[in-house]
Amino acid sequence: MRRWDIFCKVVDNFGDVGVCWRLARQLADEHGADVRLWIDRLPSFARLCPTASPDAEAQRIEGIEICRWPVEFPNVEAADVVIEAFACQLPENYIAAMSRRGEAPAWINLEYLSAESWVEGCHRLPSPQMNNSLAKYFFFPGFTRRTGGLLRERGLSAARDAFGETAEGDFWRSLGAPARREGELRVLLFCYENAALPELLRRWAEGPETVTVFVTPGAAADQTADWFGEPFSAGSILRKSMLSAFSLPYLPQPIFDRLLWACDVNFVRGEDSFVRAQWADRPFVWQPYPQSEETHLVKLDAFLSRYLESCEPAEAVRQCWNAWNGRGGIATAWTDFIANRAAIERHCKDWANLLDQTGDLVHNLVSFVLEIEDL
Ligand code: TRH
Repeated sequence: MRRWDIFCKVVDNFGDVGVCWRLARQLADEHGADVRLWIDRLPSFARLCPTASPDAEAQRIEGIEICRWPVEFPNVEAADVVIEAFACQLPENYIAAMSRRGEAPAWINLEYLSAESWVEGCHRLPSPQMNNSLAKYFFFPGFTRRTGGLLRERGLSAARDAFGETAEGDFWRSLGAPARREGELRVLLFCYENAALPELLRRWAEGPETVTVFVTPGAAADQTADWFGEPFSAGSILRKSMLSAFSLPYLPQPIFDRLLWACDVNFVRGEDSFVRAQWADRPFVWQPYPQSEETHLVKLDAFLSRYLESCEPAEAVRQCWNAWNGRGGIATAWTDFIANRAAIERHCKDWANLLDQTGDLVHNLVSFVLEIEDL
């Protein structure tokens, strides 16, 4: 059985650890890998995996060994495959342990997701090392066959399809949320601080649809509370005319995934929720992780041009996504988006089918490791 070490530094938020945790589980579940996951900030991990202890040095969860990545890194044996997630810089003594192995480990820098075209040219390239003779390779997730694809576990579509109306009713009850009303639109709101949100909340309150927005903790809940001018603790509901806002607690990752299936429209952000929204087959709106010099808008445009290539209501989607990211008025853009909901939903299914043809990231990664081991 191959041993894998995955190194994860939590830069901020939950995306880095969210991706690494999915990767670890899929490697173990579908490829029989023996995985050790090193995380520098365990409390962030414990938010999305509540069975985890936020301060244990080592713990075993779902077949994965989770280790705290301390500042003084212990002297351990290097694994057969080493994943440096998002260029997080491995500890010096661990690199030394890699060099000491008889057979060099496959060393891979798993990069951030982007739809930009340069990604295809850099995927699988070696990255020459200055201080050692080890080879390190770039592995880029992405949306085309010439990239590493996206994380998608084997049973995902079947689980999503089996999540029908009954399961949905039980799901809302389990969250303590009210049952769906006839004709109501349920929207998930997971975003960074967003200047367009007050206008969108006003638009929802003024109708004509009955909207319940499920608001995630952090920036989305804080801004929603400010807009209502009322406290908004987890489990509470605020109402204004046609709009109800339900405040969510931080949910375990598998429950968060179901939330994407249960809502009619998903506002997502960053990397991991953005990918999961694409597997949910529901209309979604993305806020990329804000970066200096507006690099995130380059990422937004790159994705939109791929995603909307064969989308019939392309303009309605583009305008809504642009407005959500500071380019235009969200109220009108939302009206157009929601008027085209059925067509957008059809497009989302086609898009997910198209993405499926790139093969899932873990499968592609395992094949790549076999290739470099043969070099
Ligand atoms: O938390 P994020 O903003 O993470 C970001 C991005 O990954 C960004 O690219 C990166 O540079 C930055 O972190 C450091 O958004 P993202 O990527 O969607 O990750 C959120 C994770 O949290 C995802 O795995 C889903 C999970 N989650 C839960 O498990 N429960 C919850 O209740 C919520 C709201 C999220």
